[in-house]
Amino acid sequence: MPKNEIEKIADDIRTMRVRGAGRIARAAANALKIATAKTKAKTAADFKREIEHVSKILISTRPTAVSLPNAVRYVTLGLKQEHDSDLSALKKIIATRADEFINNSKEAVKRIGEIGANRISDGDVILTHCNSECALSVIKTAFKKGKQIKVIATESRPVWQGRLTVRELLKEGIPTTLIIDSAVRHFMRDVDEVIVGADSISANGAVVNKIGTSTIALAAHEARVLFFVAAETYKFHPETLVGRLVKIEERDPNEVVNLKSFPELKVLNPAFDVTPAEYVDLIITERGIIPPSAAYSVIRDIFEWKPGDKI
Ligand code: RUB
Repeated sequence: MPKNEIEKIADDIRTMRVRGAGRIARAAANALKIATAKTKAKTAADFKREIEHVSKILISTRPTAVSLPNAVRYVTLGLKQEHDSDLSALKKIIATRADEFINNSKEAVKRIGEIGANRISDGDVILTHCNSECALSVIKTAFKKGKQIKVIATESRPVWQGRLTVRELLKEGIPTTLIIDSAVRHFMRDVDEVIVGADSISANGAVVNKIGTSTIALAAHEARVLFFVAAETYKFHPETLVGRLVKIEERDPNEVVNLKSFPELKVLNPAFDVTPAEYVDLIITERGIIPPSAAYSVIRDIFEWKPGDKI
């Protein structure tokens, strides 16, 4: 068991050195490939147990982004279906499916950019929150197609992912303004559309994304500003079909304030919130643009998943 490498990847995800739902999904797929390359298992049964153990470690790192268990499930599905294969065949299945997931994921981000860019008009002002590869793919692709857009990016406290976003946008030459999270409603009148990513999308079309997203959606709704979500189909949450709620990750209070200075203080630090479907105008996926009400069909049709299956 290549403990150190797998634990390092798991730790990178937990501590957010690797962050963003798509990136953590690809990191998990890659970890399974590494575990396969380095395994010392002598039998198929031992190998299956080892992969199951590694899967559990990876899935436990961050609880909200369903891209993580969906990636693990995609990579290990072949293994569960194969009852007679020998060890080398099983190893090949994992390595192939891990590569497949990673390539499909990168392609999906590009495709989302192309599809989403069609919904951006020349001269638009776009507001984005946190740091989403998918949302930025739409923005960058629209700009590359010659649309003269401007972006307003939120800081996204307490972890400041907005700083990653503005750096990325400025590198592309896109005019960008940074605002504090609480200034969103103040500037909403200048915005043509909001574009954010997603960590999970539930069967009823509710979108789970960085804390603050639902407040932005509310302000957009009030100002009649379009609210777009850019997300690959592996961000849809199969278990919400059978009533499971998406777990919201509660992170270390010290991200918000140094608790040593406030020993009596209670601090709550949820990393994500839930935006109800009624505030979402459309979801841009690699398979096309869908209304949030189509989330149920995406989960039913796209996933090789049946109610009762565990992920
Ligand atoms: C990141 C976040 C992003 C989604 C989608 O949160 O909320 O909007 O993960 O990102 P964190 P992407 O920084 O806590 O991981 O489109 O890159 O998958």
